[in-house]
Parts: sequence; C-alpha cells; structure tokens
Amino acid sequence: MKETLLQVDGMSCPSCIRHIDSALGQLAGVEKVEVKLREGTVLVRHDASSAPLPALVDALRDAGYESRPHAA
Ligand SMILES: [Cu+2]
Repeated sequence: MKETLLQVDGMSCPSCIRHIDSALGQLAGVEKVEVKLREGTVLVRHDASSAPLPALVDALRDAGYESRPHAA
C-alpha cells in the first residue's frame, strides 16, 4: 500500500467530499480516502499496482475534478 497526496481543483462544498470519496472508493485497490476540503487535497491509501496514480486521476476527472500529485 502506498499513500499519495493529491491536489484537487474545484472542491468547494461537503457534497464534493462525497463525490470524491465514492469516485475513488469504488476503485479496486483503494483502501482509504481522506478529503481535506480546506486544503484542497485528498490523501489516498492505495495499491500502486491495481490502482496506480493515473487511475486515481482518471476517476477524479470522470467525477468532474482535475487533480495532480501534491507538490511536496
Ligand atoms: Cu461540492
């Protein structure tokens, strides 16, 4: 398992948390999703082989959110 911090654009309200939680949570290989609305970040605990970074980004894009790995 790997932890990836994503910077996600356009998260503005509590329903965004639910959308993002379900978009990522439905992927096989995602174990935990932690949305920080104020920071605009999402911490994802995931299996890097069954749910690699591009799969996370694609799932978020399908849900209407652009994202990228958070700059350290
Ligand atoms: Cu919202």
